[in-house]
Amino acid sequence: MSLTLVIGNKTYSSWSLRAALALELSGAPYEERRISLYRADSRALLQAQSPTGKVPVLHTEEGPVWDSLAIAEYLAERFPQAGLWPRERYARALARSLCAEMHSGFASLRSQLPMDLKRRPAPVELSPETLADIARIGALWTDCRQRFGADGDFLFGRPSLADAFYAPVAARLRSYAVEVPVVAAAYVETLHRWPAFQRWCRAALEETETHP
Ligand SMILES: N[C@@H](CCC(=O)N[C@@H](CS)C(=O)NCC(=O)O)C(=O)O
Repeated sequence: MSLTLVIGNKTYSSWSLRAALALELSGAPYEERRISLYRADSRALLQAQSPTGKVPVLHTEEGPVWDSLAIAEYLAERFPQAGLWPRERYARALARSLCAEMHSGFASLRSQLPMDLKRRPAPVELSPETLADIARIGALWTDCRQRFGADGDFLFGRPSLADAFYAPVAARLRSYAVEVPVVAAAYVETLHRWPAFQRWCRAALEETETHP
């Protein structure tokens, strides 16, 4: 087996984090190749590694798989025993809907609160659009926790791809000291206690580059 995940800076690259958490969920061994995204040679390195010039990209024996959502689906299909999606059909459909909504939505949250794992937590004034994104995410999380809370602390009980996709949101809520209702706050805490996410955060703190 040969899997190599090409990622960006752990501090800033939220899409890379999602793919890395998906790989951790799969339990498969893999190598990691990191490209610093904000250097003079970044573009050339990205173009050499990725068909889109973006990360993440997963290099497999079969060829490259790019884009976090496609990587997630590839891993779920390749490692079915790992249960990356919830087992029950409607729960799986819900988890896919949450990931798709994250992947295509929440533009205001993503642009106003970029992921920065080294940021000293401090609030910023949130736009109405960002507040609406946060309210929508809070509602999604609350609904999942109410439906599946009996099975564990993650969105669908045990950790799944949905948690991989929302971990960067939890990081942003912490970094920008955003106050959220109690169920969402508890879920943010759950994600910050997830060993795979903690390992990524620790590695981010060791990165020396700073994006201006
Ligand atoms: N839709 C893509 C987004 C990938 C993306 O925008 N990656 C950023 C890093 S988080 C990137 O490669 N930026 C470098 C660039 O655009 O030059 C995914 O889900 O993987």
